[in-house]
Amino acid sequence: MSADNSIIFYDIASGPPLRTFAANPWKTRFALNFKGVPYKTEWYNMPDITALRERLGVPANRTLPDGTPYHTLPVYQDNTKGILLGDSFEIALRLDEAYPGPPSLFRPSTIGLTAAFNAHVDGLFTKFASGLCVNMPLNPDALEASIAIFVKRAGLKSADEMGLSSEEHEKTLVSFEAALGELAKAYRHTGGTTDYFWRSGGTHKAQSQRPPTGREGAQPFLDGDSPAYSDFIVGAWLKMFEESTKPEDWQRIKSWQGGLWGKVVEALGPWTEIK
Ligand SMILES: N[C@@H](CCC(=O)N[C@@H](CS)C(=O)NCC(=O)O)C(=O)O
Repeated sequence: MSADNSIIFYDIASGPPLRTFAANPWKTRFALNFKGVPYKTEWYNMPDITALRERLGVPANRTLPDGTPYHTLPVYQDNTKGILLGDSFEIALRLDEAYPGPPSLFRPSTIGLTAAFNAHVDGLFTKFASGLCVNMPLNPDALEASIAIFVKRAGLKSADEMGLSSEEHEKTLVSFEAALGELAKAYRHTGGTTDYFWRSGGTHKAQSQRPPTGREGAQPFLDGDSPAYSDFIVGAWLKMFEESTKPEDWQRIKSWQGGLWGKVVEALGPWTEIK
């Protein structure tokens, strides 16, 4: 594939150095890098996303509770193939079509399952993001306007009302660990039904179960030795938490479940290039 500027990936601008931090753009960046597509990133500040999508003619794919359109990134534009898409999952599907594998993002007959997994993982992490992602590296040039968007969306009077007390913060981390413990079961290839794998204690029956020989440790990929799109879905959220939580919180998160989440982020390292 020749490198030119005809494929554009629109991502949310951070402060310098420009880097991806939001989860859904991370899914697309992982997917593009994995497929080896020669793209160029164009960065937009959060308050400018609506105008960008309107200019490109990409309708919003999310809706706020009051019914107003909620414009988001990523957007993917391939001028050579006439593709213009504004949803990370649709982009991943289209990439496998436009650039038939290998490598493929989707294993055979797993599109529906992966879509359901995507919704599940989005729901899991979203529940904890507003309380824990307090260090988002938003572009300082657009900081005030970006915070105003969050405040309005949350129905608050001011940014002072955002944030958790230290007690709420600790409780949030404890329930996040439990939620990720549930997800960790999927990495063990054991049927994924017991708490044994991530928490000591529990019922005798649960404790007496053991992973099959040779599969005692969690692997960083969900299925096999190489990633599929599902791995990038989880990895995208982990990258967002790595970049946007307090450093001491990220140190805790990545150590949970025997250090699984740190290992997942590390294993996805080859596909994190910012182009
Ligand atoms: N279903 C969309 C969701 C995209 C989405 O929610 N993007 C977030 C970043 S993770 C966004 O652009 N937020 C802008 C904002 O909050 O104003 C997708 O998968 O692309």
